[in-house]
Amino acid sequence: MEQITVFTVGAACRRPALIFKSFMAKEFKRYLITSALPYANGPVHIGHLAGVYVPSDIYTRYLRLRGRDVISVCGSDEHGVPITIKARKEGVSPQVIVDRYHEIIKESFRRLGISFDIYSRTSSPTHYRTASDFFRKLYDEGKFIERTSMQYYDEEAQTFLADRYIVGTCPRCGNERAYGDQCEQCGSTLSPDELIDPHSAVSGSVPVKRETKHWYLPLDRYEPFLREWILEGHKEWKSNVYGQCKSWLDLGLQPRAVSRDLDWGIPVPVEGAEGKVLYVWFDAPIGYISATKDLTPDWEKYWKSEDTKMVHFIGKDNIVFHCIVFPSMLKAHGGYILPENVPANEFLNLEGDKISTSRNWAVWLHEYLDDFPGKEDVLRYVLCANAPETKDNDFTWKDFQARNNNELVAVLGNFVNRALVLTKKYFGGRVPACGAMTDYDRATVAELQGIRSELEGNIENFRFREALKDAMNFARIGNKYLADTEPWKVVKSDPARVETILNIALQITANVAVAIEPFMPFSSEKILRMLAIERPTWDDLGSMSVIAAGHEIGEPQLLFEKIEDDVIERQLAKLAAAKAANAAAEAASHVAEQKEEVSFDDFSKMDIRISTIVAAEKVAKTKKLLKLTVDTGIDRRTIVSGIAEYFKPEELVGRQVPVLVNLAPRELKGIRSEGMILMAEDAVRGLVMMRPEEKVTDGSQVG
Ligand code: B3M
Ligand code: ZN
Repeated sequence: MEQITVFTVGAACRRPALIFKSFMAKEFKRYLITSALPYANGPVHIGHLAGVYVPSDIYTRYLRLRGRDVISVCGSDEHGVPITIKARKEGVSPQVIVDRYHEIIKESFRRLGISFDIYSRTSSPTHYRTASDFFRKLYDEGKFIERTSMQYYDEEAQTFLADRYIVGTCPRCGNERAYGDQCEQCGSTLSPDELIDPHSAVSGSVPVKRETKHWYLPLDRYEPFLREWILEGHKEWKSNVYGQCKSWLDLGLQPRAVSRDLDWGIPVPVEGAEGKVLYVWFDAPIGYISATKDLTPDWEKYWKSEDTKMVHFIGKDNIVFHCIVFPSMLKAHGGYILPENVPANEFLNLEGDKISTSRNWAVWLHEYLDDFPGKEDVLRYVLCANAPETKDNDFTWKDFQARNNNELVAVLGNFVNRALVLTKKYFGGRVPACGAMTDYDRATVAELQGIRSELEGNIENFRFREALKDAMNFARIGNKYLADTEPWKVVKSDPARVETILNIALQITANVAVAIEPFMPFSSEKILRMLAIERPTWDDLGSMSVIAAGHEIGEPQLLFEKIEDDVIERQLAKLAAAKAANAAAEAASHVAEQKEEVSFDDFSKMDIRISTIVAAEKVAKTKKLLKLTVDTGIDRRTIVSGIAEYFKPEELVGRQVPVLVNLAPRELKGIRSEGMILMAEDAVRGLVMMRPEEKVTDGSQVG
């Protein structure tokens, strides 16, 4: 627990009691860990895992290992516009979508060993009741403001356009696909009114404004409380979280609508609110409370006692909701505790590009689990070792392979394997006794014992990357110990010494199983099975008497396998295919609209002839122009064409192309151009040459 002794007793006595109190780390009796509820509109990918679920699971497992009273709650966020948009796209009801993804997400978390005590859903009856009652209490107590305003309305689809139902250009970064609530390119939080050229995501039409009534939580009233609570009281929060809160507070808070004109969600539980539902960000965090209720009848002790430490694990785009909006809701309601910490991570990119569900630029958890059976811990390891704790980070398949092969196989797996195999070989699998320790043995043990408190401090302060290094150091030190003591050589001259060496190596192996459990639970379990021992406690870390001499160990197996290049290449090919599909979709979305109708007469005025390019050269002092000589079958003539960025002169000579030969001549850079080469203009690839499939006589007419 966070026992930072800041003052000695003597020093404390000389200071005013108040100051002393503020420096004292509070001791908590229990922990409530929440992880952001994933939207049930798609599967979970590595970005979600690295940002939220792997860290929250490490923290929870650690607390459990330490014997703390801890519960970890999560569930699917089944409301909100992303879900209804997906449903519309597929032509099914939102219920079909959330049922599908709730199962996929829940099952994939389970398979990865994410050990929630409950994985609930915001469509549960408990949640409907809890969220409605919450709203109703605030409503009855006059904690909301009622406001009528003009909001975007899609006349074609006959619906108000909340949040993601409206798209347009981001006023901050120019992204043409920004949503009414957020721009995913620059991360800005937006309101529909800020969008440039707004249009409906439902029908594509330009919306009109219509009057509508909503309930607002006046966040401005909670500003003094938030300032005191966060800016004064939680300076220890991660700097990205604290910084975002500070800038929100410094900008000044505005009332925020907590209802929406939608037909999917929890109905606003007051009269005169037909067709209105709770805003998804109002109901979703209450989902943490409902999930706890569904988990245990004792839920109030987790939510209403100051002895509980509540920690919200979230991604950085959720900071404002968890640090400002939800705490204001809890404060307005009264009776609930507030989070002690909100350790939000930055984003994980994939192969240098932003992860994107819509562009299928992601590694999907359920696919990973199918492609890499038995390698759950490898993903957990890589995502933690590379976690975007302080800045955005990149996941690459090469790094995944390297970390598996050079760290998990070569260090962790190798050490455990050697300790077990040598014990089998020299002692028939019986743990030898520990004789007299050398200075080197003692130094090794001391080193291990020193890591333990560092590991604890790092986990408790949400520095999981560092903590993982500490845990791996148990194996690293063990590996070095065997390499330095060389039992395979000593065995001939001094078998008694080998007993001690392997006893120590096996004790370290048991230590490794404990230290890595929060990070790699499957491998920890496997080590314990091979050692044939019960799980030691966290307090056994650093101890050299975890396994008794004479105990018989089980069969050694490899903990990790090398990952070969072809496996990685297959994953890269999958990504390349996604990229190609995106490019094709992108091109299709840029297809120009059909031009105005022309008469047959108009068309037949065009004289298009297949011609051969007989010479080509760059036009001096220009970037784009080429001077071409073409044989049109009628004559040889010069055409100046703006294609120099796409073609080299030498690759053009000899090619047959369609040429509009009766285009009025014009002068370009002092050269008379008589005609136009016809080409395809691809939105993504640029200009592409067209040629007859077979060689034809120059001068053949096209029409
Ligand atoms: N459903 C997660 C997201 O923004 C959002 C979290 C809710 S936590 C209460 O993807
Ligand atoms: Zn933007």
